[in-house]
Amino acid sequence: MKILVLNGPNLNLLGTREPERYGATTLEDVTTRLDELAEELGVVLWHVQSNHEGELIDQVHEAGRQGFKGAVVNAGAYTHTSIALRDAFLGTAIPFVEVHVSNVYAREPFRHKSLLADVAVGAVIGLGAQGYELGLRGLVAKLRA
Ligand code: CA2
Repeated sequence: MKILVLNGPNLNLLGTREPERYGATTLEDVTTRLDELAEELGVVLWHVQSNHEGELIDQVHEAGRQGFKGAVVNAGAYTHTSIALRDAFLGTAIPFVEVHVSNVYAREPFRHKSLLADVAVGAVIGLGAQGYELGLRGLVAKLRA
């Protein structure tokens, strides 16, 4: 079973700046941990990070064409703005879990709205970088249920 791990704008900076908000775990660390967990779960991951909305959408389409069964998605700030990314998930019908490292509901009001939340199968919010692993576990369990 192939699962897309999609990270949006600025998440390449994870672990390098603002550790008080986003922790000290880098995106490379997240990738390594997820790959270890994927092996345990018997799934295969494809990791994508882009700072460009259209690129993220193209990669969702590609995952759809290649028969990916699900996605773990931290769309960064596009979570709050991108109807186009929402439409890409609806258009490909790829089930996904929404992940946020920080608790967006304890931050500015403009982060309280997610354009992905109501079409996600679930969400892991505010639990730091481990949220990606929790999200992957939950997604795979749902897909196998
Ligand atoms: O909490 C999350 O995971 C967010 O998706 C992170 C986004 C933010 O726009 C969302 O509202 C919530 C920002 C990603 C920026 O990541 C950085 C990491 C380290 C240093 C600077 C930025």
